[in-house]
Amino acid sequence: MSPKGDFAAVRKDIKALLNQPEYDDGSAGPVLVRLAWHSSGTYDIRTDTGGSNGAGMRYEIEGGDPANAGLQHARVLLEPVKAAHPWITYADLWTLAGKVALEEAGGPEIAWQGGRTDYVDDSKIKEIRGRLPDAAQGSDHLRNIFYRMGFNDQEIVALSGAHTLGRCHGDRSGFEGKWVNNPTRFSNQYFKLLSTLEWEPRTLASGVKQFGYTDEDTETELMMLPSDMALLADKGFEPWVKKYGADKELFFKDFAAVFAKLMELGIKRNERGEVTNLDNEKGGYIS
Ligand code: DDH
Repeated sequence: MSPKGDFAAVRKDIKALLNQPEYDDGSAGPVLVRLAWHSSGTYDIRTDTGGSNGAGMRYEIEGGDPANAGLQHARVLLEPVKAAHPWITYADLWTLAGKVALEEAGGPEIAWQGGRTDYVDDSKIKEIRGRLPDAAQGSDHLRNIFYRMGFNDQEIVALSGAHTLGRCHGDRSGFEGKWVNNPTRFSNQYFKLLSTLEWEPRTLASGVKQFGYTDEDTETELMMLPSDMALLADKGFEPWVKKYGADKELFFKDFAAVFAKLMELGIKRNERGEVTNLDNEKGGYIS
């Protein structure tokens, strides 16, 4: 067991489990990034509820939200890390895992601080379902969802660049496929492909509608969600898609800032960086 507060030891163990040759494209990184994002993306700035404190996904009311389908894989994967470092809260572990996964995939360094606490029961998570985005919808929906978290148009586009990583699974979201050819390597490829390829509407056998592109040379099939395509069709979003496609440095810088902001949603800290809105009875560990 590592000493309380030894986040470096936790990071090391997270790194060690990223390589999963039998899983998806060989890495657990993408699903860990998605876990970190969904644990934070419930935030509502108006009511100051939701966000990365609490680790509410351990409870059916939040974990069973259809938007979170498949994230149990990520949570189960992290259990041995929690067992080896029992002092860390799930809320810290899930967000830290997202940061480590992004950095190990070649992404920018993401600022992260510990100190989140875990809910002791599900009494604070009654109104949480339906707060995450629906991939079948367009730009009005994206603005409703992400403005509610406190993000602007530029930040919405930067965050969407996370779809460079990972894939859609028919048995989780209903959508199928990966956005880019190398879905375990963080890059600005998502924006390049979104703005340059000719995406065609595709209807899956299940009836689910998405967009596809078949690369004739490599016979690779790539995909975009309707919500990804919405970024191209919107005057507020589209210039950022182009900018990030053309300038990897700019995307990395903006992504690092906005992902760090995402991980902090719902967290209040004092000048020493200690979390002041603790969510369990005893108070969590303060880094
Ligand atoms: Fe996403 N995402 N996401 N996403 N997401 C899916 C997969 C992954 C939406 C829908 C889906 C973000 C924004 C949006 C990742 C990160 C981020 C899937 C497929 C759907 C559907 C799930 C499955 O079948 O397994 C929608 C809609 C939005 C939006 O409206 C903008 C953001 C902001 C992030 C982020 O991390 C900052 C990652 C990574 C994955 C790949 C997961 C995996 O298992 O692989």
